[in-house]
Order: sequence, then C-alpha cells, then structure tokens
Amino acid sequence: MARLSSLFFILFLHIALTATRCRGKSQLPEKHARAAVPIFLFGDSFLDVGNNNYINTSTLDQANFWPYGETYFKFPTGRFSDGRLVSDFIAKHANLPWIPPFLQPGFRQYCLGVNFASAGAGALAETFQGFVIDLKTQLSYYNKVESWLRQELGNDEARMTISRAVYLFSIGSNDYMSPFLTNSTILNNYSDSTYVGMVIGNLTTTIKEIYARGGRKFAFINLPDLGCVPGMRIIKSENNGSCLEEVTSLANLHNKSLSKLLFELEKRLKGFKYSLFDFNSNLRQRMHHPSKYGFKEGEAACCGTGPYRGVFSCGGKRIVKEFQLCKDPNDYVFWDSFHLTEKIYKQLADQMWSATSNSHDVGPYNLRKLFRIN
Ligand SMILES: *[C@@H]1O[C@H](CO)[C@@H](O)[C@H](O)[C@H]1NC(C)=O
Ligand SMILES: *[C@@H]1O[C@H](CO)[C@@H](O)[C@H](O)[C@H]1NC(C)=O
Ligand SMILES: *[C@@H]1O[C@H](CO)[C@@H](O)[C@H](O)[C@H]1NC(C)=O
Ligand SMILES: *[C@@H]1O[C@H](CO)[C@@H](O)[C@H](O)[C@H]1NC(C)=O
Ligand SMILES: *[C@@H]1O[C@H](CO)[C@@H](O)[C@H](O)[C@H]1NC(C)=O
Ligand SMILES: CC(=O)N[C@H]1CO[C@H](CO)[C@@H](O)[C@@H]1O
Repeated sequence: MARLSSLFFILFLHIALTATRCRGKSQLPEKHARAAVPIFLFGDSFLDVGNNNYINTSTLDQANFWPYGETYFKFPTGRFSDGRLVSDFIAKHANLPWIPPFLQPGFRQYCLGVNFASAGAGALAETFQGFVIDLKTQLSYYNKVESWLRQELGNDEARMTISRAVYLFSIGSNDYMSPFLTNSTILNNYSDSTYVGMVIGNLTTTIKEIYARGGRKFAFINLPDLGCVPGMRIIKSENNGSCLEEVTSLANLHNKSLSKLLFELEKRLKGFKYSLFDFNSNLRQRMHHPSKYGFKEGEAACCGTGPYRGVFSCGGKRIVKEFQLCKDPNDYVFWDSFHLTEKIYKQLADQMWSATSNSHDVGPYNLRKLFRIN
C-alpha cells in the first residue's frame, strides 16, 4: 500500500514537473525556483563543459581523457581543467543546477540555460576551422533554443525568460593564438588593428543579434597576457621562455577595443546592461604573486612537458605523448599549457560574482547584480 501511494506520488510529481516548464521547479527547490535566472554561455575552452566531446575534431581540442577532471569529478568530462570551470561556479552562485553542453545527446529543457562554448573556438571562421564550433554556429544553436522557448512557453513567457537571462562570453584568445600555433599566414594579410577589428566586429554582430531577439544582460571577460601562457612562451625558442610579445599586444588591443565597444553599446542600445571582468589583471596578479593567493607556482603548468610544461601534451593523447603531471593542482595557476586549475577558476568566478566596481575588477555590474536586475 505504502509502495502504491509512493508510486502515485512519483507519477503525480512527474506530471506536476513537466507542466511547469520554465518556472524551473523541475530542477530546483521551490524557494529558488521563482528567482531562477537562466544563463547562456558562448565562446571557448574557458567555458566549454563538453560540447567538443560530440563533434568531429582532434584531441587538440578535446579534454575527455585522464588526467582532465582528476580532482573534482574523478573522471574526464571534456572540461579543460583538473575540475570545475568558471561557468560551473557561476551557475552555483546563481542557484542554478549544472548547465549542460548544448550537444549532449538526449532531450532536455533549456529554461535554465545551456552552454554553447567550444574549446578552440574563435569569433573568426578561420580560427581552427573544421575542428571547433565557431561563434556564428554557436549563435545559430542559440537561435534554435530561442525558437524552442517560444514554442514551449508562448511568446510572452519566452520573451520574459530571454530578457531575464544572462549571456556570458569568453572569446578572442584563439583568434589571436591560432595563427602562431598553426603557421597560418593570416596575420601577414592584415594590420593588427584591422585583425582585432574583425574579431570585435564579429562579436558585435553576435551581441546585436541576441539583443534583437530580446537579450539584455551580457557578461564578458577580457583577454589575459596571451604571450605569457606556458604554451605561447615556447613558440620561439630563441626567446628563452619569455613572453611572446606579438600575441600579448594583440590581446591588449582587443581589451581596449572590447571595453570601448561595450561602453558604446550601452549608450546606443536601450536596456543593454553588461558586466566586464578584468581577467587580465586578475590573472597577472596571481601569476606574479602566487603565494598571496595560495599557489606555489604561477607560471609553469601542472600538466604537460618541456619548459614551463608549455608543450601541449597533457594526457599523452596529442601530438607529443610524453607529459609530466604535478602532485597537487591546487599549487598551480596553470593546469595545462593553455588552461587554468579549478582553484583559480573558483577565485575568478568569486570575483566576477561579487567584486565591487570600484575595485576595477568588474563593471559596471558584477554578476550578482546582473543576475538580480530585471
Ligand atoms: C564524423 O566522422 C566520422 C568518421 O570519419 C563520420 O562517419 C561522421 O559522419 C562524421 N560526423 C560528422 C557530423 O561530420
Ligand atoms: C565572422 O568572420 C568570418 C570571417 O572570418 C565571416 O565569415 C563570418 O561570417 C563573420 N560573422 C560572424 C557573425 O561570425
Ligand atoms: C610550423 O612551421 C615550422 C617551421 O616550418 C615547423 O617546424 C612546425 O612543425 C610547423 N607547425 C605546424 C603546427 O604546422
Ligand atoms: C594571405 O594573403 C595571401 C596573398 O594574397 C593568400 O595567398 C593567403 O591565402 C592569405 N592567407 C590567409 C590565411 O588568408
Ligand atoms: C637567450 O639565451 C641566449 C643564451 O643564453 C642569449 O644569447 C640570448 O640573447 C637570449 N635571448 C633572449 C631573447 O633573451
Ligand atoms: C581596457 C582593458 O581592459 N585593458 C586591459 C587589456 O589588457 C592589458 C594587458 O594585456 C591591460 O593592461 C589592460 O588594462
């Protein structure tokens, strides 16, 4: 009898859950459900939680093998880290459940958001073309999700969901690094400022399309000193491991252009609100003063081989098979030649969430405020 009534209870619960789609009740405790603000993620390996597990690519753009995922998950998920990413911590701060990769097979509902990011992706189609989901394709996936929302919820509720949602972007690093990693001649064909203009132009198109479809709350991170990541220090052996200036200067131009763009969009687009996180200075601080932030090593990676473990061999499934792995990723800022450890991702996500704008770390909104405003 008890068993029968609990069966009915489960059936009833199932019906109740599927009937209240976007109120978030199906995935969240009641007290959080009403406040749930969805998040849609776009960009590269900084945010990719496994989309590249499901595309035809090479192991250079995948992280679905050991020791990726070794600490938190205890198995590889496709995240380029030992554990969780910034996106995971932000979802947690926002009282959201795990936000799945768009390409993960099986039906799911998109009411609380979904992740379109793809490791290796850039704003330009040429960036690692054929191996990644570029920004334009990510946008086309978003358009499918938007249609799904309209169909499931009707126009009014879909519009509310879309305008309440936060759209988080991490894009650009691969556009600037890939020419050095693939021997492409693309940078010979444009001045630095023209090339940066192309990247920012494509990002602008993407933002404007999401805005035109009702998106209002946008969040961005700027680019780090790209020339100083372990994988870029070793590009020119005659540099003896110093930073690769050419790519750092592209990142600087990009950062200036990005903050200018967002400032302009806020003036021109009614209701456009944004948060820009200064990833650049936050990472630089930790690279230069690791012990202040609880790390032992700020410049060399935990996993990889060669100087600074800059050879991108972590896991032994890429071009170079040899790799070394540190004992404790928590001692390191860099997890592999291009990516960071869970420990620093958590610190960065906490800053993005709650830093005050007079700290110059984030502005005009921090993520907490961006999630809360209407
Ligand atoms: C991926 O590659 C496999 C084998 O090369 C092929 O059979 C499959 O059709 C490809 N899938 C896509 C989506 O291109
Ligand atoms: C971005 O740039 C490429 C050229 O690399 C172009 O083909 C593409 O259509 C552009 N637009 C968007 C929105 O990505
Ligand atoms: C780039 O060119 C150099 C020199 O020609 C060559 O040694 C290297 O293997 C090339 N790298 C790639 C990724 O093609
Ligand atoms: C750069 O320009 C040269 C000469 O016009 C052309 O052959 C080459 O394909 C271009 N490279 C790229 C990557 O666009
Ligand atoms: C690299 O080291 C060599 C030998 O010590 C030195 O001759 C060269 O100037 C150094 N290059 C740079 C860019 O520091
Ligand atoms: C405006 C902005 O955020 N600029 C940053 C871009 O990156 C450089 C260093 O790479 C920083 O010094 C700037 O503050």
